[in-house]
Amino acid sequence: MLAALLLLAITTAPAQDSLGPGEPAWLAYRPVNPAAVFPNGVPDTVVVLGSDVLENSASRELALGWRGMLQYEPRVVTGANAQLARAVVVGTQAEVTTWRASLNDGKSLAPDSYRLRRTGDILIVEGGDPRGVLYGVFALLRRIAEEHSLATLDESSGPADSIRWTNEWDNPNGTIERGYAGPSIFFKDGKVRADLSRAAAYARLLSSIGINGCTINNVNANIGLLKPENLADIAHIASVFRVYGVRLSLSIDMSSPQALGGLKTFDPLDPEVAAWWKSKVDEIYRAIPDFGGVLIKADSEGRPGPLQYGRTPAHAANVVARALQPHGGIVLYRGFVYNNHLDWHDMKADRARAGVDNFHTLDGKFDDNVIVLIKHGPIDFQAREPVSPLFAALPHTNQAIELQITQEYTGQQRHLVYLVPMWKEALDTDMRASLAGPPLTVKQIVSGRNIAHEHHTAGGFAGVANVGTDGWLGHPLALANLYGFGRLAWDSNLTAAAISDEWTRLTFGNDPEVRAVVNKLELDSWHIYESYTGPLGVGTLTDIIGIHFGPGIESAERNGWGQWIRADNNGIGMDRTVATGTGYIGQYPAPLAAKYESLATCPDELLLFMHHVPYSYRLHSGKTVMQHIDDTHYWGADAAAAQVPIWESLHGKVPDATYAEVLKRLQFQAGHAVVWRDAITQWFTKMSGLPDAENRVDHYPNRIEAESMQRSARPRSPGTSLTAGTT
Ligand code: GCV
Repeated sequence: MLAALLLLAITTAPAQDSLGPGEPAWLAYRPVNPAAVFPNGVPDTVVVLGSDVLENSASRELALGWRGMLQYEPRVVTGANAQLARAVVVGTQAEVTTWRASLNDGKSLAPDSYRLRRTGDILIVEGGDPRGVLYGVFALLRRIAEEHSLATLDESSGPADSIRWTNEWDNPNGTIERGYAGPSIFFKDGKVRADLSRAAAYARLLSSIGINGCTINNVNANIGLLKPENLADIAHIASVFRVYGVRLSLSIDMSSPQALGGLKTFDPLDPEVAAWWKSKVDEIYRAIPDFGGVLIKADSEGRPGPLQYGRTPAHAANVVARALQPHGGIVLYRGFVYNNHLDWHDMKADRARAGVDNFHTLDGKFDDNVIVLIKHGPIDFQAREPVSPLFAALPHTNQAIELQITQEYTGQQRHLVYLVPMWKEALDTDMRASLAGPPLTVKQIVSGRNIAHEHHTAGGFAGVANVGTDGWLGHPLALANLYGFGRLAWDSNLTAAAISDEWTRLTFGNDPEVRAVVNKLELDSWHIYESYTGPLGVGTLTDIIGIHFGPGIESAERNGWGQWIRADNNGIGMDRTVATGTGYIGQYPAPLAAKYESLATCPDELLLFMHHVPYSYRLHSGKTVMQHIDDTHYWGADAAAAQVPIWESLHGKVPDATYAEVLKRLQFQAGHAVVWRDAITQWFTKMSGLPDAENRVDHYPNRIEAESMQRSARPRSPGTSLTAGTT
C-alpha cells in the first residue's frame, strides 16, 4: 500500500516545467525517428517478469520513454505468461531463465549489472538483480535517445565500483554549504520537507546514471538529525529513494554520543560510546532498513574527532563500522583531516602533506566496512592540483575518491567548467611504486580490483553534488558534471568527450550542430577557466577568506589555512621538494616523486604547486613565468568572451528558457573573466616588476572600471541579475 502511494506521489509529481531550468535534465525523452531505432517496428508491449519495486520503476520508465521518444503508448503487462509479439521483456536473470530456459547461455550477471539483447522480435533487459534491471532499462533508453539501431543487440555492462554515492552538504534549515542552485530539496526550516517530489525526481536522475547512494546532509553534520523524531522524517526521504535503488546515508558528528547522548565522553575506545553507537545505528535501521551507512568528517576545520582523546581515525571509523556491520552498512571516513592553524612562517609546514602524515601508519587498521574517502587532490578541489599521494599510501585499506561536482572554487556554476577532464587526469594518474611493474592507476586503486590491493573489499566514488531547487545545479550546462560523475563511477574508462556527447544528445537531441557547439563549450571550458584564474598549479587565487568566488590573490597568504602561494618580489610557488622544501613530493611513489622533484621534468601546469621559482624562470614552453601569466590571462578572458557568440549560434535550436539561462551566465562569465584577468596581471606585474612584453597591463586601471567597461561593451539579456563578486 505504501509503495502504491509512493508511486502515485511520484507519477503525480509537479509538472516538469515547474521545477525550474535544467529539469528534467538528461531524461528529456525528446522524440526520435522510430524507424531508425526499430527498423522492424516499435515494440508495442512491455512485459515485466517480476514484481520488485525497482522492476515497477523500470517498466514505468520504459513507458515514459516510449511515450516521449517513440510517441507510442505501450501495453504494460506483468508475469511470465503474457502473449507476445513485438515486446520488451524486463526481469532479473533468474526470472528470465525461468521464463525461457533456452536464453540461459551461462553468462552470469553480478548485482547491479545488466544485459541487453534481442531474440527475434523481442528485446530483453536482464539484470543481475532488480537494480540491474533498472540500470539496464535506462541504458536501453539511452540507446534509443541517441537513435542507435536496435535491429541487433547483445551487450552487457556492470559498474567498476560498488560505491557510487553523491554527498549533499544540506543543512536542516534548508541552506546548502557550497550550494549554488537554490535551497535544499530535502530540508526546510529545520525539518524534512513535506513535499518530497523533487527528492524523488533526483533519485530517478541518480539511478539513470547508476548512482546507488546519497548522503543527504552536510559533512559538517548537524547533531540533531539523529534524534528519533528526525530519523522518522528522514525515513520518508529513504522511501522515495528506494523506488530508484538509491540508498540513503547520513553524515554524522563524532561527538554525538556526548552531545546528543549525554555521555561524559565520545572517546571511540570507551565501551559506553561503542554501545551508544550500536544502539543509535540499530534505531536508524529500524526506521530505514536499507540505510547505506555514514559519512564522517572529523578532526578537520573545527569538527570534533578522535585526536581529542589521543585516538586515531581508525579507532573512530571502526567503532561506528562495528555498529553498522551486522546491517550491511559502511563508513566513508574522510581523509580530509588537516590543521587549519598552520604556522605560515614555517617554510616546512605544508597542508598538502596532511593526508599521508595523518593516515599512512593506519594502513590495514580499518575494518572491512570502512572506506577512506580521499579528495582527488591534496588541498581542496582547486582548479588544478596533482593527485593526492594518499591513494598510494594505503595499499591495505579500502579507498574511494571524493570529487566535487558543485563548483566551489571553479566558478560556482556562474562560470562554465566541465570537470570531467580534470577528474580523468586524477583517475588516470599512474601511482605504481616502480616503473618495472604494470601501471597502477588511481581508478584501479579505488575500484579495489587490482592484485596489489587485494585486501580491498569495496571502493568507489563519492561526488559532492549540492543540488538545489534551481534547475538542480543552476547552470544548465553544469549538469554535464553530475551526469559525468555518475558515468565515470560506472565506467572510469569512458572519455570526457564521449561523456559530454552522450549528455548533450540526451539533453538537447541529436542535431549535429547542437552537439558540436555544446561539446566544444564543455570540452574547452576547464582550460579557459584555469587560464584566467590560477596559473601553473599555484592554486585558484580565489578569495579563500570570503565566499571562495572571484580573485583574492593575497587572501591565501599569511594565515593558518595553508593554501599559500608564497609570492613575493622575487618569486612564487611552494617549494615542496625533498631537497629544499617541505618534502611533500617524497610522499609520492618513486617514479612520480622523481618527475615532480626535478625542474627538468615537472610539468608546467604543476610547476608552482611543486616549486618556488623566480618570475623570470623559463617554462618548458619557452616563456617566463610572468609572461605566461600575462598571456594566459589575456587569452583566457578572450576565450571566455568568445563562448557567448558560440552559444548564440544555437538560438532557436535549444529550448528558449535554457538558451536564455546559459546566455546570461556566459555573459556574466565573460565580464568576470576580465575582472580576474586584470586583478591577476596587475598584481603580479607590480609584484615582479616585469612588464608585459605586449604592454597590455594597466589597460584597465582598476577593477571597478573593468567591470563597468565590460557592462557597457556587452549588452545583457533582459532579467540578468548576476553581479560580479556576489552570491
Ligand atoms: C563542508 C572546504 C569547503 C568547506 C567544506 C570542506 C570539506 O574547506 O570550503 O565548506 O566543508 O571543504 O570538504 O569538508
